[in-house]
Amino acid sequence: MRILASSGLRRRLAQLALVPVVGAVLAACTEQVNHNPTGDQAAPNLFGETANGIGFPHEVVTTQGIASAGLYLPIFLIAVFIFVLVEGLLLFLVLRYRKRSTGDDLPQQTHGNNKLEIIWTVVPMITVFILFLVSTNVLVNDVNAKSEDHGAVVDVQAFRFGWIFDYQDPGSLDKQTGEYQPVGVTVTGGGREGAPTMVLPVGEPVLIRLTAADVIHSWYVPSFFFKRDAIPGHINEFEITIEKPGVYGGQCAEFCGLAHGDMYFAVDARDKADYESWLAENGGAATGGVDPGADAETVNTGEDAGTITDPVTEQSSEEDA
Ligand SMILES: [Cu+2]
Repeated sequence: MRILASSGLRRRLAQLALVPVVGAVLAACTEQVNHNPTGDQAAPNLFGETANGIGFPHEVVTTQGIASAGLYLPIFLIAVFIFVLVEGLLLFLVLRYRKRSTGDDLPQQTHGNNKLEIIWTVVPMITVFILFLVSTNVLVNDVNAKSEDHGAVVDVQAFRFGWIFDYQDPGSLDKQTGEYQPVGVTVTGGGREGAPTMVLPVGEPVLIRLTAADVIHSWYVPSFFFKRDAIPGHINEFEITIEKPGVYGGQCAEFCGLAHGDMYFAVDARDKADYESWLAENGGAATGGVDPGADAETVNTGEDAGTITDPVTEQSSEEDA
């Protein structure tokens, strides 16, 4: 009797211990976390709610991101359907065929059912294959699609722990070498206070050519629903077409050192005219007529830009870059 009581007590205690764990997980999932100091607004999610409560993505503002995010709801609904079906059948069987107090007879014992085996192998295979086709289609035809003309071309270099945005002239493409001429505007900065801002035009495809100076980083803007690695010695090209003006926070999404958590940046998407006057104000010209020999104008957006210190080596990351 005592043994029974203590084992029941132990089970009850174990269940109680789960409560704070489950609570912490739920809290982490529901909390609206917005630590980005670069001005990311608490964007509404796909249901138009500002609380990012059930883990759905923020409102997405790029053409490419909207295509990706469009996959989210159908795939989620398929997962919900499968969950309800499997759990429902499981619960039904557990309850319907549970051991009753009357009678000790075993139920009818079944060994294998080829038809059933084939069905529950083929149906998931077809489901996964359809998901593969649908998402590959978005990846190839939307996310990785290449345009002929670009509203802006920006060479992005990630370094520990900041970013360099070097603006190129979209009209200056040398088709032989694939090279552009710089317009003479470079924005750089790093650290929490000195996070740089990438000003871009809305409504036009922007070409980003991404690389890294030292270790692998990742360029990530949640509102663009997009993340891509910055790899030393390799250029990752991608396009974004921002549909809505605004300031969108971004950050490095690949652990790159102790100050990785401070490696923020922002994208300031403006109307074309606004963008061009910003470029001109900073000494650049967007469409042709740029003297490639002109000295680059460096726009520092933070006081400590250029003096970002690696807490491990106590060296300025400028030396590494
Ligand atoms: Cu990082």
